[in-house]
Amino acid sequence: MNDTTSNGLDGLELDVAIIGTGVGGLYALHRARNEMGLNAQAFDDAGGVGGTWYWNRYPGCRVDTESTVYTYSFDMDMFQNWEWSERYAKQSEVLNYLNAVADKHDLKRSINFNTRIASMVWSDDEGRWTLTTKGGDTFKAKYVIEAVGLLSSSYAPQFPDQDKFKGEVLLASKWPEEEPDLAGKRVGVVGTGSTGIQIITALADKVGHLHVLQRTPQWVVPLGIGPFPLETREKIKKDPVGFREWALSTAAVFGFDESTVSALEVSEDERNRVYEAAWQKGNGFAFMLETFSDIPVTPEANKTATDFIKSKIDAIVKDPKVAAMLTPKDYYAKRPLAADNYYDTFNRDNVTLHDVKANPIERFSENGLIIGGEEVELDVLIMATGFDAMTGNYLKIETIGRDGVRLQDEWNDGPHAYAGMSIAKFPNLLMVFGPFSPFTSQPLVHEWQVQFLTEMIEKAQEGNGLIETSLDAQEDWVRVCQEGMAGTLFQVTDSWINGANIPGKPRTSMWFMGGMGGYMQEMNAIKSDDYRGFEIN
Ligand code: N01
Repeated sequence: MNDTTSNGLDGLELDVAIIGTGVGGLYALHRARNEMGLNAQAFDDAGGVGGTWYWNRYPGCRVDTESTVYTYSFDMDMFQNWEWSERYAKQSEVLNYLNAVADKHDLKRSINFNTRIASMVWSDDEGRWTLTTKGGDTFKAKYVIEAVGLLSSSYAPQFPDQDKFKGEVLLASKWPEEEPDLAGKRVGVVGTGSTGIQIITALADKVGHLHVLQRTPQWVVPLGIGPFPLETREKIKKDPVGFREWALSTAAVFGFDESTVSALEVSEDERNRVYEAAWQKGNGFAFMLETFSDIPVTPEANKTATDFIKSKIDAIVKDPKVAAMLTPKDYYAKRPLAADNYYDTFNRDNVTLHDVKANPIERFSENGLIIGGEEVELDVLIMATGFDAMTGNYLKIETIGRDGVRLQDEWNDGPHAYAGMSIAKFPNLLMVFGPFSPFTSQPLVHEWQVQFLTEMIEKAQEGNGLIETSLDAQEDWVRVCQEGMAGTLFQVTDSWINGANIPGKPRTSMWFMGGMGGYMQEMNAIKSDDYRGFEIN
């Protein structure tokens, strides 16, 4: 459907409007409609549920956190009995799972797909938000829950003269539903983040020639793709509640316990033994967090990890010049990357690595790209250039709160929010995994936040129906988060984590760094203190 056509929503009156039907939005709809009996409706730009898993269908796309924690727990039966086939589920399997959840709980009848919310305006007099779709329909809701995705607002830099290019340009994060035929073709990939490395390793043996257009190399460790481990399945089946509690008790909720041992307090032999075991086991997050406790915070500890990965690059990559190009110069402190056989891929005759920092991409030509003055002939160019993370999708919706305050102005110097869930001056607007949420994996944390914020709605419904956020509480939360982030190497290493990937975006912290345990403790204390920082009446 063309998104400028009406969606037949004019005049609708809702208790709760939910924006987005990915992991957070689907559960919010289930809570609000099925469990709380509210008149709730969800809206999604996409043609189906799944959020990021609806759009990202590129070759090789799969979760790179363990499938065990990529699942809801509200439906204990599904949590206990859903049989993921692989340790890291493929995109198709995740999408299938999210559709199964939506179907089981009959959610789709309350979702308007192909519907983009363009603006929202709060009225104090009415105690309602007025939402307008891109198609021009206008409707009202007492509460809005934005579940718009951390990494869903695509970033795609434009290179000049694209109209001259006779080949095809594909955006990884908006991959066509009909799989493009890349067999035997000359394919270029711009970007070597999580998306790029999955595409590169998936396509290298399928295309004619693969040109990897790398601006900044990143530290990559093996993922360890394989069948879902039987012992984990047994553990979940035996004690699903215990498994969930344990997963949430870890700092980053990735399905393993973080190390408490400093990389600097053990001998070099012991360190290398630990790193080697982690390398063999796979999983980028485990390599960073399960091995030693101080890799993301102490430069010297970080260097022990990068020295180890560098030794692997040098041992695997046959051409020393290519090995040098693949070796990062910065800390191992971006979102960690993992893919099997990544470095081996560059030993293939049909793979060429280009350094597009030294020789920038200048423009398209009819037959490909001009890079450093030379033409690289391509049939297809894949852009794996990332996302305007965290704030991107909120800022795409023109959002006007109390007294005409615009979200776009309030966040001009970076986001301001309380507890990752609400914003001062924007009553009854709640977010799932919004700015200053815990720095963790997502599904179980989305679920936890949805539970928390829908309980606030329940409480507000007993009174005048208003949920507000204190500006002082918000600014305190932001300060604590920024102080927490300032103590890490994530803050000083350019990536989407701090906004450095988007030209012109304010570089800022957007995370609560106290771990999920710390977050739950803080939020439970807030709740016991009559929802301190929120004003619910
Ligand atoms: O994006 P990124 P991503 N010219 O920002 C390059 C999640 N995710 O989509 O580093 C040339 O990491 C840019 O280069 P540089 C996951 O959380 C999860 O890969 O800025 N290159 C970089 O190499 C992940 O962290 C999964 O110099 C340009 C790349 O594009 C997050 O999404 C899978 C450029 C962008 O890397 C984002 O990952 C995929 C230009 N003009 C993604 N502009 C799972 O497995 C940008 N680049 C769950």
